Amino acid sequence: MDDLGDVSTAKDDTCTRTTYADNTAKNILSLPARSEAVSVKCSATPDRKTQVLADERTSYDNLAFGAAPTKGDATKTERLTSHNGTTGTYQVTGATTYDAYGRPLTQKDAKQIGTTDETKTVYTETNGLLTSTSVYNALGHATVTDYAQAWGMSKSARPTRTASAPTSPTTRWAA
Ligand SMILES: [Ca+2]
Repeated sequence: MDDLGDVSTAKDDTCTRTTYADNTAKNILSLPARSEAVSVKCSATPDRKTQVLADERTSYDNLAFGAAPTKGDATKTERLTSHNGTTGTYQVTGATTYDAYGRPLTQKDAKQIGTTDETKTVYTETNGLLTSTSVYNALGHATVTDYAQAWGMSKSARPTRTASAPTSPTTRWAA
């Protein structure tokens, strides 16, 4: 998408392109794979050494960037930190794992990548219905959200309460 700004000069032109991670066989057609903004109009070829304003990309289902997603769980996000004109260098800005239902289990932000720190979510079900979620931060402190059982999966929640983790959160679910 072009933004030409002042049409009398090319100096303020930008182009933002969003590409999608499609899997037509699974009817996955709307997941963003990459958003790149460059400081030239879209019909021009950017010099990626100097003309990339932003480049953020998402990988799905623990597959490499660009692979067709199989479920559509966003497992890794990255941003371009430098480009030598041929190859870009990306920094991992986020990593997420999911359960079989596609619910996030663990999340790492850019600072937590490569460390053991992460945010963990534990889902508690009663008779097959979600009754609470406990989100543990890197310190093991939990924010618990209770759901009214009669409402089942309703997003309407009681006010959240905070509590310390009664046990190490890593023991709360099977690997
Ligand atoms: Ca312009």
